Amino acid sequence: MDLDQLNEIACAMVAPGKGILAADESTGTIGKRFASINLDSTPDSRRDWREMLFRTEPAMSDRISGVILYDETIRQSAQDGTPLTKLITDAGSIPGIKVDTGAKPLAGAEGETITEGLDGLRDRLADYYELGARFAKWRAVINIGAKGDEAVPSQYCINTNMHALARYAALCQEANIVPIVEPEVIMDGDHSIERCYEVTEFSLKTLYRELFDQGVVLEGTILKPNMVISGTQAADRAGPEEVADMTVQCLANCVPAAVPGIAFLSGGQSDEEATHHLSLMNGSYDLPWPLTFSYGRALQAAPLQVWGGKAENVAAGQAAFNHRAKMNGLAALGEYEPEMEKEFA
Ligand code: 5MM
Repeated sequence: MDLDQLNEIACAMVAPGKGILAADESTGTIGKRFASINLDSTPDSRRDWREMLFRTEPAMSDRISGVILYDETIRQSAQDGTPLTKLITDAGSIPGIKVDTGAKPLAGAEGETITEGLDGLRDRLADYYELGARFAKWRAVINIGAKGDEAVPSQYCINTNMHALARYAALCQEANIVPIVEPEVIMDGDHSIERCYEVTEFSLKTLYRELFDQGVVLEGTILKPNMVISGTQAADRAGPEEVADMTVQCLANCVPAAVPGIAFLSGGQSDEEATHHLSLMNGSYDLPWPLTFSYGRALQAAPLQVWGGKAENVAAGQAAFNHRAKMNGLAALGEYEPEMEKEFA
C-alpha cells in the first residue's frame, strides 16, 4: 500500500472548486434514465452519452476532479477509438470505478438490503487499476421506515453494511485505489429531518468504528454521504439553512478530521437544491475537511433532457453540463447564489 499516493489522489478528488461526476449507473438504472427521453439503452447509446459528457469543456478541466465509471464504461472507447478513460485523464480528471454489485434483499430483514460484491474483489481491483482506475466506489443503502416504524433501519442492517464497506475499503487500499465509502441514507419516505439525523449519525459512527477495526487508513479515503434532510413525503420539510446546519453538525459529530474530504450524493434532491445546500455549508462554517459534490442525477438530469439522444443536440447538452458543473464548482467554494442560475444560463 502506497499511503502517499492514496492521500495525493484523495486530496486531488476534493481540490478547491472541483467535485466528482457519478456516471456509474448500472445498466438497469441508465435504462430508466434513457426511457425518460425515449432512447433505447444499448452499449453504443450509453457510450455516446458518456462520451459527450467526458468531452465537455471547460467543465471537465475546471470543475470535475474525477469520474465514477461502470464496468462497461471503463472498457469502452469513444467513436474515434480513444479509450473513454483517456478522455478523462486528458482533461486532468481521474477515472474511478463502481465495484459493488448492487443492493440485494437482506436475509431476515424485510425492506432492508445488503450491498454485495466482495467475492473476487481483490482480483477485480487489480484489473481496474490496470485499466486506469485510481479510486473506487461502494454504496450501502439504508432505508428509513415510515413514521412511527422504528424497526427500519435495524442495527443488523447497519452493522452488516458498514462491515462490508470497511472490507471493501481495506481491499481497495491494498490495491492502491482510494475507496469512496458511501453509506446512503435514503431520502424516500415521510420521516422528519431529525429522524434522518439520527439514522445518519448511527450509520456514520458504525462506519468509522468498522474502518478503524479493519485497519483502513482514513487519510486515503473519501466519504460520500447523504445530506441530513427531510423525507421526500414529509409534511413540513426543513428549509435549506436547516439542512445545511444539521448536516454540518452531524458530520462534525461523526467524521474524523483525518478524512481528506467529503463529497455528497444528491440522492433525489433537485439540481438546484443540491447545489444550494452545498454552497450554504461551504459559505458559513469552519470545517476540518473540504465539502464538495459527487452527484449523479443533479449533474446529469439537465444535460440528458437537452441532449435527448440526438447528435444534433450535443453542443446544447454540453452547454447544460457546463452550466451545472460550474454552479456546483462555485458551491464547493461557497460562492453560489440561486440567482446565478439565470445569470449564467
Ligand atoms: C449514478 O448512480 C449510482 C447508482 O447506480 P445504480 O443504482 O445503478 O447502481 C449511485 O450510486 C450514485 O453514484 C450515487 O448515489 C450518487 O448519485 P446521486 O444521483 O444520488 O447524486
